[in-house]
Amino acid sequence: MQQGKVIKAVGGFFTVRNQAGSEYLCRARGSLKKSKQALIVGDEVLFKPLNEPSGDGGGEGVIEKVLPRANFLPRPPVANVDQVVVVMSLKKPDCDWQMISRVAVLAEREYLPVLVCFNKTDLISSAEMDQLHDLIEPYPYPIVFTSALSGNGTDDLKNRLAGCCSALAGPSGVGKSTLLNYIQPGLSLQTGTVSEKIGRGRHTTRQAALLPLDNGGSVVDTPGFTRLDLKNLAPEQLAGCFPELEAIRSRCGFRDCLHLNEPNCAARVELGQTINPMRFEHYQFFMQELSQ
Ligand SMILES: Nc1nc2c(ncn2[C@@H]2O[C@H](COP(=O)(O)OP(=O)(O)OP(=O)(O)O)[C@@H](O)[C@H]2O)c(=O)[nH]1
Ligand SMILES: [Mg+2]
Ligand SMILES: [Zn+2]
Repeated sequence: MQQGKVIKAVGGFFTVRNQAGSEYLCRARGSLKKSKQALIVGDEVLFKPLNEPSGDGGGEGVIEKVLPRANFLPRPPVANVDQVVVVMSLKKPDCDWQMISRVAVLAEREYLPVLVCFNKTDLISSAEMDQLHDLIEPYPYPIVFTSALSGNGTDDLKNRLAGCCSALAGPSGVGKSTLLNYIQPGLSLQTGTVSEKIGRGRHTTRQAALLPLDNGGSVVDTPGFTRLDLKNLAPEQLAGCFPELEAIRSRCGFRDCLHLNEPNCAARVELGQTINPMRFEHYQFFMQELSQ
């Protein structure tokens, strides 16, 4: 038996890379198929090789066991990553601020660090960039600005992907695959155009895939999504998934303050100071969504 990592999962076949870097196309053992937990990219597995990889192609094998996950994101489905990179374009498609916060909540729930990457900086004017800076002051997550067209900021992004495993997440068409092609020549990921009429991507990337980077990092390119439910989160867990609210919790009048309309709530005082008003709106919106 060998240990490896699922780097691709398509139609009941799993590509598993072992510790030596060889790849095996595997099926899952019957009992694993029946279990409720589907195998996903990033899973660490024990597998039995059937054929060794040769000059003609990769090996084959059977996955016998899935090892416990350190963490798990439901959407995009990926396991055992070290950080989540939310990729958002500033235009074409327009930046969806609430979606950034949604992805961040799911990452926070798994105690995963979040990095926000604003892509397509080449499409906005310097005046728009100034407005943007006002909007993200303050912001609870580190931010990188990139253009996969000009290459601006891509070194910064690549440096932040070094030495760890990152999951890219974001809507279709924001440039996730194009960015990866830029920072790691040779990946040759398929990219798609953005519809002029509806301003959305065309769901070009169909399956998540874990890709090695030459700086010791790895990254999971994922299919874009349009909706993201915060299912399975209790309303009282939400504030814990907003670091700026978590930071003020001890200063609120009530220990279990939900920062809604409670008296002596520190969030009111911090609004516009350490708490970004737009982020606080997202919090209130999600709170309503979870209370329905
Ligand atoms: N102007 C500009 N266009 C970009 C940039 N990055 C990507 N694009 C374009 O945006 C379109 C969508 O890029 P993709 O890389 O396919 O987007 P994606 O996020 O991988 O989309 P899905 O795979 O559908 O989730 C392509 O036409 C790219 O050429 C950028 O920085 N600037
Ligand atoms: Mg893509
Ligand atoms: Zn409060």
